[in-house]
Amino acid sequence: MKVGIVMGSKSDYPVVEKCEEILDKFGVEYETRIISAHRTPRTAEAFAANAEEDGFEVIIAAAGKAAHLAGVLAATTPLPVIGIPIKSSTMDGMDSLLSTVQMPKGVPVATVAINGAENAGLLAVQMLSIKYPQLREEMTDYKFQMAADIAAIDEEFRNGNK
Ligand code: RP5
Repeated sequence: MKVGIVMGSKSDYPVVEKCEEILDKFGVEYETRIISAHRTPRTAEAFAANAEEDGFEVIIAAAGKAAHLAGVLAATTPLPVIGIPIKSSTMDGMDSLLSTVQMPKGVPVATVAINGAENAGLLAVQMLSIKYPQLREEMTDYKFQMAADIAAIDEEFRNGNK
């Protein structure tokens, strides 16, 4: 199983690496590329056109400003594309969010929150878990652990550790 992570610029990496950390946690292989819908459009199209043949099963695309990367990849590949709108402009990421999420019908992009790299990784794991049952088990454990962590914090808080 392999996830393709594409970011529009190296400047997106401080956010994108949180997505890599999630995939590492679940033992999911990935390859991260810097490909821009605007600066290297031919590479973007070739990446999307070859993605399935290259062994990718899910694509995560992170971009900021006029963030067309996820949509451009989704236009060419039949694989599911998850978009991460990056906060990289004076518009606080709202520009990236709307550019990523407002896809025309026929070409969906599963868009996570602005800078929501962890959720992009988790969503990719959930998509893969349809095919790989061990990932479903690990995702179930992850949710139990998250709930247990919050319950422990709640307990401490109620005991006066504010
Ligand atoms: C977008 O423009 C990139 O995804 C990045 O978020 C933003 C700024 O890129 P740089 O000018 O830092 O390369 O295409």
